[in-house]
Amino acid sequence: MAGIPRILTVQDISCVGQCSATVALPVISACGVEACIMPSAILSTHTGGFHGFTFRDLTADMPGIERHWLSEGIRFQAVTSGYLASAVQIDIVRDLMERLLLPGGVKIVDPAMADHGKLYYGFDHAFVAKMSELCAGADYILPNLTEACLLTGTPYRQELQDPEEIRTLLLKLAALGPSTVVLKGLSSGDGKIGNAVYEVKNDRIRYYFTGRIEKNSHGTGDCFAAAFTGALMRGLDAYDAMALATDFVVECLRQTMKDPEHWYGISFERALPLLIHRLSDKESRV
Ligand code: PXL
Repeated sequence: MAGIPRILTVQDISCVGQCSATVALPVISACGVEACIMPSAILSTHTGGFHGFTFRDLTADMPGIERHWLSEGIRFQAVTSGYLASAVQIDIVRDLMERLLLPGGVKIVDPAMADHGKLYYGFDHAFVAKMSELCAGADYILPNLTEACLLTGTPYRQELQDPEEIRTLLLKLAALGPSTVVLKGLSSGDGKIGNAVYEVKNDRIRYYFTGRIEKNSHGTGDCFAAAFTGALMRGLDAYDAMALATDFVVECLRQTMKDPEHWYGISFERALPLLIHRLSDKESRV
């Protein structure tokens, strides 16, 4: 049996809220991939709806954690970034991606900073500009429609769905510098929702649409990023990894809808078997 790929995810720990690291660790594990974490911050909850949350910025701890790993010879097949707590952390992540990746390792950037047309609490346009620098050096970027608009200076419209407009947006995102763009949160003309993959090397856009779920939930993007990363590390190509991550998120939303009281996060736990089954016969990318 091939070894298990080991990946690093850099993002916050929201202790309660079913997002960021508390989603990434179980989801990546369910994909059969070893998940290591460098926390960017520790919050009592996420910032999207709770009041009075605590927030400890861990910028000062990150260089020491990296130095220890370097001295131990610890390296990763992929480094992914999610919610980062400050612009300074973006420089730290850019540099650690260079030093901690194995040869041929993959850089995945989820520019987690906005949704539904709005920046998350605490972010500003200077952060967006800095995030575009991190996207420039990535192999894969995973923006949602709001983040894509912010990163490209495109006015946001929820119903932005015309294929020509989407193509323009994808080309602008690709012009930032990544090799592959995965654009999330698209709507099709016939009432479906889905995502798109644009590969710069062959100038190809591929869409995956599925039935609309009338539910938005916090942590959806984090679930997607974790499942996409895990699937990619199990040897799926970008399109197949995106399609599997999309199916997983839809199943998570279905599970979340079963409990209308569950307002703060995504009930991903009962959707994990989908990943385990769909990846069970795949070789790993090591
Ligand atoms: O899911 C993105 C996310 C991650 N971490 C924190 C957040 C959010 C979204 O609001 O607040 C702390």
